[in-house]
Amino acid sequence: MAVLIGAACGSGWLARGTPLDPNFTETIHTNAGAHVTGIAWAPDGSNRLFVSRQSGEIIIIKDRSTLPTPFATVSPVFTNMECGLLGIRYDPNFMVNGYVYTFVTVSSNEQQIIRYTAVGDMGTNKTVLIAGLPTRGQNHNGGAIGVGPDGKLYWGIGDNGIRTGVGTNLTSLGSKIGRANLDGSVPADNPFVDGPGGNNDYIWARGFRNPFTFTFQPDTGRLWVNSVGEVYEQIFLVRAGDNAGWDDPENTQSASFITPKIKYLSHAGETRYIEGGTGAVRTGNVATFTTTFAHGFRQGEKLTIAGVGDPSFNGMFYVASPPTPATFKVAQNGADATNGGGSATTQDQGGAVTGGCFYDSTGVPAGYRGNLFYGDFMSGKLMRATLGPTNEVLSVDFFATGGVWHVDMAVGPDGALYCANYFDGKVYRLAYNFTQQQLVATPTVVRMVEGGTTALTVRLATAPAQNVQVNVAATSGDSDIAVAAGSTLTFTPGNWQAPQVVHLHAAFDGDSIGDIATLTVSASGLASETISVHALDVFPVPFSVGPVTRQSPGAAIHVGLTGNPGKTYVLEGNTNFLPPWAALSTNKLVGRSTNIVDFDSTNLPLRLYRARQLD
Ligand SMILES: [Ca+2]
Ligand SMILES: [Ca+2]
Ligand SMILES: [Ca+2]
Repeated sequence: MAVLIGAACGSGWLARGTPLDPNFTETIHTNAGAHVTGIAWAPDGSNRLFVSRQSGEIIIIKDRSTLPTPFATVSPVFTNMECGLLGIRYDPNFMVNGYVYTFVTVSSNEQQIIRYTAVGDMGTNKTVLIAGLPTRGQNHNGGAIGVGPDGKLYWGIGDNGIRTGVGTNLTSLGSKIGRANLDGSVPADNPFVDGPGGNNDYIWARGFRNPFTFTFQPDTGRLWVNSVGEVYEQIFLVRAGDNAGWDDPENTQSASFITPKIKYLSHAGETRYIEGGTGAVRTGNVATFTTTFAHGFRQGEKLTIAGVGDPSFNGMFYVASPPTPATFKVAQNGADATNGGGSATTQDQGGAVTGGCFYDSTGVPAGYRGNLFYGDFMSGKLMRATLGPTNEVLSVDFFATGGVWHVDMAVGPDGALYCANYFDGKVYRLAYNFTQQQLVATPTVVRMVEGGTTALTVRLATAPAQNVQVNVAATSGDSDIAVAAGSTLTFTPGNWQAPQVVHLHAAFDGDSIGDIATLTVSASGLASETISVHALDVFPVPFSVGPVTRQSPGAAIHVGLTGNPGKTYVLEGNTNFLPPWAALSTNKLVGRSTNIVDFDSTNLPLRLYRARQLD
C-alpha cells in the first residue's frame, strides 16, 4: 500500500540522484528545511521560490538562501501523519493582488483552503476561503491546489484512508477534485451543483484515492491529476464531471470511468507473458504482441520484451497505440516475422506518484518542451512523459534515478527544473547544458487576467562574447495585451545567466471574451522564441457603493466599493448633499471590490457617500 508522507525514517544524507540525459547537470539549489511539501516560483520575476513545509511554515528562498522571517506560519495546523500544510500556489494576478493559496489540515477533522496576501516578503491578511474539508487526521488527505485557466481554484482530497466519498458519492469532498471561485464561493457551472440539494456543490471530479498533487497543462489548460494508489499509481487527464473509479480496482476501471493516461504498479515492474506460436507478429516495422491474459498496459508505456524465440522481437519499446486488453503494438524495425513466447515487463517507477509539472520554458531543447514530468515519493525517481498532439502518451522514461522522497517539482525563472525532497528539504536544480547560444524564455504560456499584470523572464543560454540586446514585443493577437516593461533587455558577458523580467499588462476591455496574443522574443543572429499569452476575461459590472457599516457609535465607517478591475474610482463623502464633496479615497480596483475605512467619519451623525469612475 503506497503511503504518502508516512512515518518512514528520513534518509536525508542521500543524494538526489543523477539525470540520465548527460546534457543535464544537477546541483543543490538550497536546503529548505525538513518536511517540504510544495515549491512554487513567484510568477512576478522576483526570483523568489516559495516553499511550504508540513509544519505550517511558508518560507521564501531568494538567491539560494532562506529569508530569515517566514512568509507566513499557518496556525492552527495539524501535522499528524500525512496532515499539515500540503500545497501552495499563486493567483494568476499575483503581481497585483499578492494572493497565495494554501491547502492546510487545521485539525484532526478539518482541512481548509487559506489565502494569504503577499506584501513584499510577508504574508498578511490570512483568509479562510473554504472550511470544513474532510480529513480524519491521518492519511490520504490530498493536498493538491492550483488555479485553473478558467480562473477558478481547484484542490484535491483523498479518501482519508477510510473510503470517504468513494464511488458515486456526491455528498462528500473526500476522493474528489473540488472547484471554487477565487473568493471561495461555488461556481454556478460546477458539474453537480444542485443548490439546496444533497450534492456538495464544490465537486468537480471524483474517484481519486489520494490526489496529493496535480498540474495544469500550460497550452491546453487541461488538468492532470496524480493519484497515489493502492496497487497502481495513476495519472489522469481529467474533465469536469469525470469519475476516476476509486475504490473500484485501479487501472481496470469499467467503461463508466476514466482510465489513467499513465500508470505504474506500486513498487515493482509487472510482467505479462506473450502467447507462444503466433504471439509476436511483425509486419511493416510494427510488432503486435498477444499476451496470455489482459496486460493493462497504457499507450506510451515502456516495456522490456524478453525471451521471444526470435530474438529480433526483444528489446525495450513503447506501446505505440491504444492497446486492446490482450494485444499491444510497438514500433520495431525488422523483417516481417511471426514467433511467440517470452514476456513484456513494465518499469519499476516507485510506489507513490507525486509532484509533476510540464516543462514550460525554452530553456530545454524542443524535444523536452511541453513534456510532463512527475516524480515518485518512495523511489525518488523522476519520470518524463512525451505527449502527442491529442495528448496521447508517446513515451514514458526515467529522467533521474537514485533520489529519495521526491515531493514537488517546478520550472524556475531561469528555465531549469527544480525538484524538492520531503525529508531533507533539499531543492535540486536540473539544468540543460547548452553548447550553443539561444534565448531562454519562461514560461512559454502565460496565464493572466484582464486588467492585470504578470511577468515572464528571459536570459541567455550561454555566455556571449559581447553584449546581446533582446527585444520582447507583442507581435500578433489582441492588442489589449502589451509589454509594460522590459521590452528591451541587455545581456552582458557578466550577467547573461541572470533572468531579466518582462512585465505584461492586459488592458481591461469591457467585452466578454478573453484576450490571446503572441509575444516574440528576439535578438540579432539568434532564433526567435514565441510566448503565448492568455488573459482571462473579466466581465464588466456597473460600479456601486455599499454596504456602509459602522461597528459601533463613534467608530469609523466602512464603505464597500464594487466596480471593475483595473478601473480607478474616487470615493467621496459629504454630510449634507450640498457641494463640495470631499475626496476620501482614490482606488484602482484589483479585484471586483474593495473596502474603504472613512477615518473622518468618527462621531459624524450623518455621512453620505458617492463614487465616481476616473478612467
Ligand atoms: Ca448542494
Ligand atoms: Ca474581455
Ligand atoms: Ca480584448
